[in-house]
Amino acid sequence: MIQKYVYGTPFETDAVLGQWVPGSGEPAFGTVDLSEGFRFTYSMAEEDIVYGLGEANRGINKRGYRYVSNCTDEPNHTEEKLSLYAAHNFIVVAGEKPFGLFFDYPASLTFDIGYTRSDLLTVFCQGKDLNLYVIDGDTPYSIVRQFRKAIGRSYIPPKFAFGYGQSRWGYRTMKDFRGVVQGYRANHIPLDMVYMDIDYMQDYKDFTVNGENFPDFPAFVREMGEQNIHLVPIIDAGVKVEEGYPVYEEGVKNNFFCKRADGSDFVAVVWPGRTHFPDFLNPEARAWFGEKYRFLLDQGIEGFWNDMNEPAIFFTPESKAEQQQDPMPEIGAFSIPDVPVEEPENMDYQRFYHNVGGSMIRHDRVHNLYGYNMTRAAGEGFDRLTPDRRILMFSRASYIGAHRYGGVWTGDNCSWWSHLLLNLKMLPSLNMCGFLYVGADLGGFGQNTTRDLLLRWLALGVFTPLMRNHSILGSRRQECYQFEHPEDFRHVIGVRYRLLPYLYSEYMKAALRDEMMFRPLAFDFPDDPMAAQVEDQLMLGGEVMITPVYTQNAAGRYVYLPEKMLFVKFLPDGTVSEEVLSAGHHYVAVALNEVPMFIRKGKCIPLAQFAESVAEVDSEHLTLLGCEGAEYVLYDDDGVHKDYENPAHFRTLRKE
Ligand code: MIG
Repeated sequence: MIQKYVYGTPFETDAVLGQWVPGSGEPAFGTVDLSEGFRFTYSMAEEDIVYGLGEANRGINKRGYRYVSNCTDEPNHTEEKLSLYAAHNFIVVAGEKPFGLFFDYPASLTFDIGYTRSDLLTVFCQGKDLNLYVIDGDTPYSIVRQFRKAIGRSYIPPKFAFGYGQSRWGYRTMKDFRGVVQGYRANHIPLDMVYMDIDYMQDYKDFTVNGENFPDFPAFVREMGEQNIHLVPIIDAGVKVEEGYPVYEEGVKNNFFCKRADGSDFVAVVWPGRTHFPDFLNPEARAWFGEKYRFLLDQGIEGFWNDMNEPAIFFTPESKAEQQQDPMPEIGAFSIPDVPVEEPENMDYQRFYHNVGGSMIRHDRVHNLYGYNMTRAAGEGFDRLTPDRRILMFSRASYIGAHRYGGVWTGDNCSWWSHLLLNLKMLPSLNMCGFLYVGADLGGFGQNTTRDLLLRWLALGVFTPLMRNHSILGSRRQECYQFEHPEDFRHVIGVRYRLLPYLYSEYMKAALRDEMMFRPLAFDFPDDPMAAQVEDQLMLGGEVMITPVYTQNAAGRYVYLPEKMLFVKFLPDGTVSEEVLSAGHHYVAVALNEVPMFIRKGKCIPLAQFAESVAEVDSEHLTLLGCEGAEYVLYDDDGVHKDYENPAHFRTLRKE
């Protein structure tokens, strides 16, 4: 059961769909204090676990730390960070009587989950206007499913988006892109997508293509398409201020940009130099911006990634002037503060306004909705521009609600082993919040990767819906063919294509049924106290458990099995090893060029032959891996159209 509690006059975020009759009095769990802002308090039992917060730092169990929902361009995800790119305000307290909480509040909100006092959960913000949804259910998973139903069906990408993609900040010319494709194809390492970072544009202007580097862009898109490669360009939030640039001129003319208090268009400096920010909270501006994607759709593009939409700001004329007035203190003037350092407020977010139904709302009061509504602009635009066809879309910043319009990548991680594990930990939390099409920059974005880190990370990435290798300008080259023994990469990425029918099927089931594709072990084994402890393995779909190796120089890892399972390893010679392991703890050996996973008792999964692109995967001739006599219900469709409900998409396979 879901109870809605309304405090003050909340800003309508459209995160939750449908009408809910508000409850009165105190929420069924915890207490609310409105004397200073809003403060929710719940006294946790010692064994309570707190799940959720989507794209957030630290563990699957969020207990013991603080998290601030405040979409931030944070390129350094070290352990102390309180805010990353997203604001996903949903948690489940799993204890004696589990319950879920969604704080539908568009500005900065703090979750203190046993940080200040180990037994207290407090959630607080400055404002007093918000909707609180309290969800009651028998199990954490039943609570998640109710929440997912309330926030609406998750975004479904085209099937090609389940292939593997290569990205790198710095690809500029057709030669660069052709080189990447050639590197993969020549080494027979599968590839479906190459992402175009900001350098494909003319002067970093959205919805332009550099004419010198791409004299005939549609022809180039076709040339790539003939090799089963989809180009996926980036779109940034800020629109360059430049006379004669139509996007700029239309935005100014129609008042589609965010304004300063005095009514002038707000200026922020980002990649293109001076920019204006489209007012994505204004439905007309949203419709206008969504329409702009047509420029690239018309040239054959079928997918995009939305960046810098926290929004990220390098500086503004105002902040620059302030900095100049406030020089760095002399050495010696620094003192060590005796209170914990809070992340500084971004004053620029107080300098611009959105037009919401005719009233001007200061950005910081609705900050966490900006990236969400950029993605929504795109998604709503695609629904009008290509009503029958799916378009790939994923975003950096997000809020719950954005999950209906696109996926997310988890932003600028680093080539660190710890970030491989952080990638795994975020997956179930993201799924709880509706984000199913998710993935991290495989190999790590910042810093220099290593061959072993990339291979291990890919062996997790083979399971994530968004499987993309991406790295920062100036870092060590990270394309798989740059390393010795490219056949190891061919094999590991090849496993993704062998699993593609299964992964696509499980994704679609999760989306159509409001389920989680990735779950903490405790969701499937609620009576096993040991399962609740596991932070480095996940249940995937209805059949699989994943256990990637995430330690440098490790030749394998310890795993915990809540029940007897089949240990499966995809070996470099293309064969699959199978071994039944009993419930309990085991050490399993996993070489750098192997992909490990487990299949649950009594289950089987379909397996295709190796292929170099999604289009080449033969989903008619599948073999089954797992338990004899087991059945698997496969979902499959053309991966392009939207007739998801057609029962013909389901067929039952049986392992003889
Ligand atoms: O200020 O477009 O997270 O994936 O390569 C950096 C350049 C802007 C940040 C994105 C990253 C992308 C980069 N962008």
